[in-house]
Amino acid sequence: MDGKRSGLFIAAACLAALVAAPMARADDLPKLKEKPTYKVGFAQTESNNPWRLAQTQSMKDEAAKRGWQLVYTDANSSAAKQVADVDSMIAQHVDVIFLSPREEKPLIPAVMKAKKAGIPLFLIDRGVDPTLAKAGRDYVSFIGSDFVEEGRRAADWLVKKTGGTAKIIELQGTSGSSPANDRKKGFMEVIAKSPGMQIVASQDGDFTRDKGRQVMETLLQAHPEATAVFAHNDEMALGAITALEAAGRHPGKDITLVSIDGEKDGLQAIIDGKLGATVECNPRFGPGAFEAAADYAAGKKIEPIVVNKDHFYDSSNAAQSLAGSY
Ligand code: GYE
Repeated sequence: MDGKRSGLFIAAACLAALVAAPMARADDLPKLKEKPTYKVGFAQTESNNPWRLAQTQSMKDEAAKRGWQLVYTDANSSAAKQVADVDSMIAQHVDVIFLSPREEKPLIPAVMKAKKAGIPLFLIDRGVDPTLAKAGRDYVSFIGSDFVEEGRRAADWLVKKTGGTAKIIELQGTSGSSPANDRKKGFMEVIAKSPGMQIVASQDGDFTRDKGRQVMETLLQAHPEATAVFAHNDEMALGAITALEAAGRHPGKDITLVSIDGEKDGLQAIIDGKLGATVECNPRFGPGAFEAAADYAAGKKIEPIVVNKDHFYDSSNAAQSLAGSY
């Protein structure tokens, strides 16, 4: 085939594929019948930090309050187990599934299987790859924080605090998760405008305190010149503080830390002068998630993306917020 003909052939093949592809529409979404009570699934990703525990508690409390039955699973930090957990919820014929997908790509099959089984699914807190599954088409809605904005807010604070000059160690959340991808994106977007803000090292600390500590220990050895830390959550910032102090550094004095979440120990670290600031990421999803499901059953329009409003904590308000934190 010459160039022109093969081009034509490819164009024709693409057209044929387009015509053959089933058009997905919003009215493809599984429906939910109005009932006095529901059996709902909540597929949690892990239970190894206070944020997760607060989220689970909020879901359990809301189920109890409404008298809905909750089928709860914990994927123990395994995307594969989380896919199997959703499978088992489908087999148990739950009415609705709430999923906090551990990672953006591996949980796509779970979203698609629920759709195929006719079970409406809501993503809460974390998202999936939007090029592979779409809110309002493949699942009802994403309810959660704007992670890109969280990254921007952390960077804005750090730029101001450091006067626009810092050598930053970044402790990233679970690689492949939407908060890790998006927090990094927002942070980079802001510091790109300040030539004095430089990331000297960046590594996955899996959102846990102990990994955060270990990673910080290693990165600090390679980069003793670091003057700032951006941790994708408070737990890793707290681990970093331990590593820094063990290395003879003075967090809050000779190195500035900023993170995200707003858990109790994070607020306490702000009060103690070690953590500079934290962008709130609210884990209390129960009321909003259950209400969205009830509204969906009632035929109300559900926005495909529902963004939580979050606060910001620093030394000006950490103490007064401590009592209500988790
Ligand atoms: O920041 C972190 C948790 O997905 C938004 O996951 C959540 C993040 C949160 O483990 O602490």
